[in-house]
Amino acid sequence: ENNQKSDSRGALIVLEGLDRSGKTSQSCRLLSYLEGLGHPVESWRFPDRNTGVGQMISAYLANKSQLDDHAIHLLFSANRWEKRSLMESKLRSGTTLIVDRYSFSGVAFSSAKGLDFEWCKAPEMGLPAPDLVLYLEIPPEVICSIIMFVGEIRKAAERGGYGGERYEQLEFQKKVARSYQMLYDASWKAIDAGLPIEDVEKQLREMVIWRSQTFDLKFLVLG
Ligand code: DGP
Ligand code: NA
Ligand code: NA
Repeated sequence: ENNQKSDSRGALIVLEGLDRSGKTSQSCRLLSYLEGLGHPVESWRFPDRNTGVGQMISAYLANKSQLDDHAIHLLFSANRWEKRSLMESKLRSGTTLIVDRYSFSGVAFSSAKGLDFEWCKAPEMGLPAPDLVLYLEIPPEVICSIIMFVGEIRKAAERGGYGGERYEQLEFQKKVARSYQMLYDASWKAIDAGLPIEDVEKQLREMVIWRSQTFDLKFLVLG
């Protein structure tokens, strides 16, 4: 393909993993790395708690509101759809997006509650497809000891909230891990998130560079 420069687009890079697997700090590191290489790049996250829908999600996660499992699933999805046109215009204008959680979280978390897997996938259909999904893999037991540790720190700091948010429970995280495994496809790369933070960072950098060279990410055109 000999696309014009105006056709070049950014890559959609998604980070997925269980709660506290390190996605947020790794997405910051990846952002600085790609910025340092001179790429136009932004870091996003879902849920985006700043929108009206995002505030409903945030209240739900903090156990301040109760919602039917299907209803909250659709809100998480709506929260991605409300950002779709901005996401597409950023990608089209050449900006690479590093996104902390995406549709895979939607399907993995809701199906872990027992909702039908196919039903969970349906509202995600048609969102921009990621070029690369980086899965930070860590045993649920390890995550849970981190969650409890953070809970103790919060308690000690009198900020309340032992056990963190709604989904931060061992049995539930195990189910989420199994649901994630059913979503793996060719765009996924799993990284051992139990390694030291710098080693994880290095592997993520290598994956992103490898992927962009192999698949010419800067010169694809959105379908
Ligand atoms: P985070 O802000 O990344 O810590 O995510 C908040 C929590 O919400 C976390 O437990 C994962 C969960 N979550 C993220 N996206 C979705 C989604 O689309 N659907 C459901 N059911 N849960 C989600
Ligand atoms: Na969380
Ligand atoms: Na997170």
